[in-house]
Amino acid sequence: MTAHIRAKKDQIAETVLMPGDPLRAKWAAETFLEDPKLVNDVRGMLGFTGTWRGNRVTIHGSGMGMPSLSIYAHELITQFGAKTLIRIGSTGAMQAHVKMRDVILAQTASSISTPSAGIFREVNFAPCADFGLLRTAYDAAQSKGSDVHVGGIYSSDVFYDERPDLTEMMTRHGILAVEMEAAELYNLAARHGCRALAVLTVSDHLVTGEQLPSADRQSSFGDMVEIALEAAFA
Ligand code: GMP
Repeated sequence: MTAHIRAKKDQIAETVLMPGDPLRAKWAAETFLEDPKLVNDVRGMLGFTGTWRGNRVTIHGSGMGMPSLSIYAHELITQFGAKTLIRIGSTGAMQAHVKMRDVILAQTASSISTPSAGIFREVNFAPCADFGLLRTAYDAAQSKGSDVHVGGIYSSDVFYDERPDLTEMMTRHGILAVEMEAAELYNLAARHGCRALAVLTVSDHLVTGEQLPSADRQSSFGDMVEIALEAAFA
């Protein structure tokens, strides 16, 4: 039990999937896990533990933004022994060749700052995905027939961004998409010797202005859960 997770130590699995939205955690646990049990509901941040093909898995919300994710990921790793953490979430595409609903595997995550930035002081630490997870997720996405891209993403601190020049510069440097959590997840995983990956689907497009209808979001989300589970237990 920690300040933000009211579970007993053995109620959290070593493998944790982290969607931003707690209700997506509930939906994913009820849809994909056998015998899912609610293990946290502090502040409405839901976490469930069950099994998938005989493997224990926890699906726990992260909330939106790096400060929120950082609290949950830190406690899951340091207090509950999580070893593999996979963010599953939505993202805004920043390249014309990336289409709505495409899957993006974040090889690296750039940011202006992260909750961890202070400890690196003068160093620009490069947060990157675990290669083993990245490879197995890529194989899983391909075998599902998903259009999958691997590359750098941008973990932003703002959703309503007043800096179009930054977006333009990121796009010019080949950044595939923007979201708000992955860089800090990668920092924490690096610090604690864990494996981490962000599996994202394109829910909106910064170049074309498209937005995914909510019915489509559910099915894209389901694909990500399967890719993440297959990657974790490959
Ligand atoms: O709606 C915001 C949430 O969805 C955050 O948790 C982000 O990770 C993610 N997200 C999806 N699309 C976008 C986007 O276009 N911009 C930003 N900043 N976050 C996005």
